[in-house]
Amino acid sequence: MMATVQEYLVSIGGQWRGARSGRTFETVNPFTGAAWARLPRCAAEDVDEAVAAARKAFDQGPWATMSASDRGRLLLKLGALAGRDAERLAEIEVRDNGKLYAEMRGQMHYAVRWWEYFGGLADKIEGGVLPIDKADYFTFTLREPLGPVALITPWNSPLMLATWKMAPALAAGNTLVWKPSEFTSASAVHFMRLVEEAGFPPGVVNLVTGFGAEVGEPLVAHREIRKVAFTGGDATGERVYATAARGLKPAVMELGGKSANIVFEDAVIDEAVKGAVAGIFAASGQTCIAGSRLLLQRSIHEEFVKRLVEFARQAQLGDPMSPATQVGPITTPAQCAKVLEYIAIARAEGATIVLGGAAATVEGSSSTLFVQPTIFTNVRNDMRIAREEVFGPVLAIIPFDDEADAVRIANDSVFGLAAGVWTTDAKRMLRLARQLRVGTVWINTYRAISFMAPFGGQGRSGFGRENGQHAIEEFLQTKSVWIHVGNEAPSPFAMR
Ligand code: TXE
Repeated sequence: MMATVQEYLVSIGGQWRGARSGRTFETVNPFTGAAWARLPRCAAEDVDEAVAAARKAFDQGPWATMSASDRGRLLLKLGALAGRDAERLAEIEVRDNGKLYAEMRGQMHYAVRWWEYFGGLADKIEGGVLPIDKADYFTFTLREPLGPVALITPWNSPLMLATWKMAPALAAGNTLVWKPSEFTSASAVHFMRLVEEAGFPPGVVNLVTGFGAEVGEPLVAHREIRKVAFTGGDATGERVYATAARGLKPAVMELGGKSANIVFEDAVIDEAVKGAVAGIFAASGQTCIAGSRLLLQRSIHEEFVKRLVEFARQAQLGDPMSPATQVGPITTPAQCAKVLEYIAIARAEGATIVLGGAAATVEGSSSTLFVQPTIFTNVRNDMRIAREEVFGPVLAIIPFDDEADAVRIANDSVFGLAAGVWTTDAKRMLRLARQLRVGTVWINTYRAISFMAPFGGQGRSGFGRENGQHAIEEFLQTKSVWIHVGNEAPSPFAMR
């Protein structure tokens, strides 16, 4: 039976339409291998219209004069609609990226809290009156939005990561043009319908779909774009940042990682085993916060590896829509090839496979995108498998001697997104919280995220922070206003 391919349009300035060129592209369901959605293949001319619509909405529309409280109410309404449609949105995400329905459903319901949090923050953006050091001046600050901003989002948690950007950007009063990943754009189209239903004025949120070079690049380069918020790989991030730099645009960059999950001999081992699995096999390892380097204290190394392998071996590969499935397919053929290539690289580097190490087949599916949960021991931190982001279910285990050794190995990385620490020693928890050069430290847990907790990286994991009150700061600028209240005009030839 031929699967039907659904046709989607983009929304620019409140108008639903295709690309001006009429070109389209398809997205594929990684579990079935079938193309199921066709989307506009936008290009620079579509970007021009989208940015013009965002500029107009920012300058002239009802958005520009709307009170902050009303703006916040619109965000709350959008959140309620996103909650209403959470199951539908999750199902679309799974069809595009193959991640577990249970996980995507959870994400979609949880994303509502971002709209509530930032909707609530919208009318709490306050400037201040300065106790200025000049007697005849009254001086205050205004906290203002930036203008049209560009959001560029990846395929692994498409709507969740878009929400992290969109909610604070809109709460602050900006308008935006959003380019989702070419692999997962259908959920963005559905989300735009909710934006419309919530009653956002035309042009406040605009969607362009298509490829990085054809639509992402001209969007970032567009002279009217005032900031770029990006999540993706570090190499693409570097290119995007270079393009933004040419226009002197600020950016917030959430990039990849090679996060260390560190287990000390005093840890509660059963919990740490589950933490190690959560760090790398959840989402088939396709998460920027994957704990892809497992650092094990030598004294527990052998026993821990045995228990970890026993546990991970039982992971159920299968249909991501099925509640019994624990590991779904890799999202794209290119990503799958990359994961298998890294497995070959690690073998050639001399690492030892203790679990998996090959592509997998799943009963009832013709998908060629499954990879066995894979664990390497005898990894040295200077091997490529320990230094580069794989973005797949591949774990590199590195032994360490003592706390100083663990910190040294963990910090010896170009990345700095997150780290996990498993210990029962309270002093050690606090020491490591300080010493690890990362944006998030999880102690006796892994992959915990909240709309309240700032999230971001150091080094090649990027800069800027999403979530929490820091996130709204990324989309605001400060203006100083000086009012002369004295009766005499000062000398025009001296600085006032
Ligand atoms: O994402 P890209 P890809 C890592 C992971 C993966 C690698 C590449 O290791 O193997 O990145 O994945 C848009 N100007 N992560 O290629 O290229 C692109 O269309 C403007 C980590 O799928 O980073 C998409 O919308 N935009 C990660 C977005 O950038 C451009 C999530 C991200 O694409 C562009 C995903 C350009 N020149 C992959 N080129 C994480 N940190 O969560 C591409 N894009």
